[in-house]
Amino acid sequence: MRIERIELRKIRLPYVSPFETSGWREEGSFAVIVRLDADGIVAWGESPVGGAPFYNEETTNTVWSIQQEFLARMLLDANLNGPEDVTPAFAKVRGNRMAKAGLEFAVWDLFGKARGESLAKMLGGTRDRVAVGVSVGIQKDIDTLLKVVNAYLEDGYQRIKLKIKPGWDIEPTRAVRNAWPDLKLQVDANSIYHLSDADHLAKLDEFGLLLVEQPLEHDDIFDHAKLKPHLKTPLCLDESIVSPDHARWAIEMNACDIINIKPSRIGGYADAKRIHDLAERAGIAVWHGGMLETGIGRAGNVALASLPNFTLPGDISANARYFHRDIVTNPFTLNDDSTLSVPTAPGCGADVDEVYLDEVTLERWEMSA
Ligand code: OSB
Ligand code: MG
Repeated sequence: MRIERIELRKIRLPYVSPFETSGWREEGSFAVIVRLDADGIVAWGESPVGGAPFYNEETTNTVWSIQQEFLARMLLDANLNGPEDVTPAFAKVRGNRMAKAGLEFAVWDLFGKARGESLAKMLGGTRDRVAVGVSVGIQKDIDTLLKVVNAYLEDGYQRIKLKIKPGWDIEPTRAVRNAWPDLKLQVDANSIYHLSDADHLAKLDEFGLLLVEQPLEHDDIFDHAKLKPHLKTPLCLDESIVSPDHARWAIEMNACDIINIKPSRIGGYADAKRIHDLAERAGIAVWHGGMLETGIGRAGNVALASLPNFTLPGDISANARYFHRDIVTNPFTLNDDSTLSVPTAPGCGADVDEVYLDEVTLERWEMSA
């Protein structure tokens, strides 16, 4: 299949409430949305990148520039027999994985629509519902945190992740654990600690957490391997696992118990599935992370999370947890068992609200074959 036209949009979609981590605070989505046209089919993708390079190296503007200057032409020139051909077509471009992922995702949507197959089916998904939870940002005090967590539990979410940082780690986690002794609970440090904090991090062991996510540097595997024997809490890597090779290194070095998979961080669905498969063979659990995606990226996340080795609840909440109004007309709603239903329509299954998308578009660019 030949792609005839690529359209990119910078959007600004405000969150229901600001999201704060150990390293940044964002008030809304700064994603780049991709539209492809081919053979009368319209397909969509999303690079759910941050406005600033505080999660990884990429930003809205680096995605925007790398896609326009390099990736768009490579994609238009590629002769695609399937979505798996996109990753090799981009191989010369180093890094810039979120830029690649938005385009690769749109090609999965395109082939799914052309073949009449859902993304979940194409990827090898085996369930029709995926277990999900909520990632709760840093709050101004513990009282507020307990109210925020309580509201999500009342919405029906059965797993909570707390963002932590020095000065906001042991006590907030203790307060939530004391309030809900049986809650599935985990924490995420977004790379704010150092190996010298090992004893401090071990204080989390008493709370019976599902996991602690990415305590050390964003590009580290080696020190995580040294940290792991100090912790009883299962150690999970997010930022550090940017490719199947990184996943293999982490597993061979015994640097983690669990891997967080985000297709955008990894450069697309093909390599995300490779990580899922190699972790499964190694007996390492994976779970699906999130980048506060719009309804487009979210549909893809739900499809990927339907693969069998996603054995822990994902950071894939219903659209309403993020946006008052999303850019799709078919948002996910939470089922009463804290799951989202996997789309069955051809492609990713997101029905894009083009009227509202136009309203939230800041800039638009296109290239034709
Ligand atoms: O580290 O998992 C993370 C959001 C943006 C960037 C990084 C992370 C997150 C989240 C939110 O934790 C997960 C979600 O999409 O709900
Ligand atoms: Mg994380």
